[in-house]
Amino acid sequence: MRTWREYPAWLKGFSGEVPEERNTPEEIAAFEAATFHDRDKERRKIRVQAEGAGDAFRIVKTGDGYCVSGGSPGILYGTYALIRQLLTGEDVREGESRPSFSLRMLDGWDNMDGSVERGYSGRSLWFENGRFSYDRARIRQLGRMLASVGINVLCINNVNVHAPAQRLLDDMLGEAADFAAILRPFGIRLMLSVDFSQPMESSLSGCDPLDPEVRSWWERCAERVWSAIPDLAGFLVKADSEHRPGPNEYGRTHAEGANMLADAIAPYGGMLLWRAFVYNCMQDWRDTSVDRPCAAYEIYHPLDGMFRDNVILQVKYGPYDFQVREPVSPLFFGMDRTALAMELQLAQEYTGHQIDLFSMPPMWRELFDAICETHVDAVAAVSNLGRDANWTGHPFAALNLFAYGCFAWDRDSDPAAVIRSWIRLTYDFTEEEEEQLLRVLAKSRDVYEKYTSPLGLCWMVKPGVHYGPSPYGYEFDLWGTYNRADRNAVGIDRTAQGTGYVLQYPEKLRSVYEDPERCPEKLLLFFHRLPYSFRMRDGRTLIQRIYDDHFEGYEETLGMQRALEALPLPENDRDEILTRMAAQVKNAAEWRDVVNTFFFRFSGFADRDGRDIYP
Ligand code: GCV
Repeated sequence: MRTWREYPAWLKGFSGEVPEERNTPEEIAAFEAATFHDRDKERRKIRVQAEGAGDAFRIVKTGDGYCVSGGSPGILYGTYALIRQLLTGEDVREGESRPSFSLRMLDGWDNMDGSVERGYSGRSLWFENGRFSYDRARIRQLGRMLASVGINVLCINNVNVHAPAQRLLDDMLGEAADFAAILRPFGIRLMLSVDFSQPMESSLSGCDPLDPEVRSWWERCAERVWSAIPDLAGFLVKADSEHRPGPNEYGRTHAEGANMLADAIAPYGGMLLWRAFVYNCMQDWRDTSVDRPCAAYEIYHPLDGMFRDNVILQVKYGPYDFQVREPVSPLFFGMDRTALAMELQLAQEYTGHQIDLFSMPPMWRELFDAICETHVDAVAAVSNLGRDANWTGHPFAALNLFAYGCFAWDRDSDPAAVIRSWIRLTYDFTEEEEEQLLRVLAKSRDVYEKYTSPLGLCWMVKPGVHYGPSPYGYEFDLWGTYNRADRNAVGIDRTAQGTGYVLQYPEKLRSVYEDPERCPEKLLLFFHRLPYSFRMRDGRTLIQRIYDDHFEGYEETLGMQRALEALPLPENDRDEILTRMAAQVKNAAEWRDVVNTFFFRFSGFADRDGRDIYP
């Protein structure tokens, strides 16, 4: 059985482990710099110079190498950035660098029983049997991995706070503090998910945020928590969402709920990350007047400007839930006076479970481009890590974690450049092999999109598990996730004449989305209800485009399989990768046939090319 030490993620060029006695960002930076020098054929020297505090760093060329200066932990980020550039042979970017976002958080959906909600790479790295349980050396290596791409906050417990995670604020605080101490030298601070109704676990009968007793309960809690972990980054809260408790139960707004918690933690510099993933999860599918994507904007836009300064509203990138393709959430344009975090999901819940390939950088490029004229203040991403020896289940899924760090540091990152760096830091390939893998990874999202849910329709996955096709699986359910396909048309009209969702966008986007002739074709069925005979811009009918995409998606999956088989993948990755690739091929065939048959049965339109569709 191989161990995590044999899977260096993207750290192959770095020495085995950082010795225990290196216990500050400065000491770790100096260690990495010295070991780089020892191993470097050109014997390039890296001088590290610590200056105060902060994330920024500066790289300057010297006679025999480079000098990195920066605050703590900036010095560490600078050293890693430089070593990455040297190892990949990129041009060294001299001068100052500072991050696009000061909060760059990884969210673990880890439960204390050791399971991980939507986890596809084994059990929790730090919880088991209702308590902390971890390999200290591995957690240090985790710290190094995260620091090497500038991630600076780790939320260790699931936003769905299941017992006994409430004890993290109480009798397990000491263990949480020990865990925080392992990651601190790597510049990583902890965040804790808290349960809004936690005061009721002790003596209180309710948790009305305006009740003075509730406020003082949280104040006492904050005092206790921050005296154990003085650099705790803050609390993350999922409230009034998917049956979690929240202020609405007491007739209070989300601003009132969030501000009460924010006030309690403000004296310690704590941040309150309040999730905006709120919608009616008990919808009657017959009721077409309710449209789930409208929910978050309707709730939060009227509250803009009412949140305390230490509240950050954490908004999933799209209005639904981490689908393969969604428009960017309109909240990013409607909360001028509220700090916002964009929430991404590295765990491939709807995007192939870390079995199917789905490299995220091209998607993130689109998202950040879409909001380039508005503000986002922080980023968070649901972790894809677990106890599997290779950390991420599929070895290539490590790319998404690496790339997340790169985009969190520099929101203008170029997807291809990021993918190329990761390949070079992970494998020893020739230029041609590298290009081959780059091509596979760069197009993997498009391929996955083609054989799964068409043109922004969303939610054709098997309910609950979210892997594999089930076009009508969510159709008569409570979750607000409908495609409303019938024999004439498919999709939901979200224009002003329909649910009005499109009105939540600023004019510039609204005018594009509301017009089926101008709407990006890949989002067509997100915004419009269209007949199968609708003419796409290239003259094909909508139904033909759906068929073509599904056939092409499958063929392209086979192409990716051939490309990977031809690569000299290292022995410890090869089986894992090719076994998963074979499962992906099966999955793509299943999706193709189920989705094509579904639409054929409804529409009665034959495939122009007479390919196999099952009547
Ligand atoms: C943590 C979706 C997922 C849930 C997740 C939820 C959330 O509904 O399926 O597993 O719960 O999103 O983001 O809170």
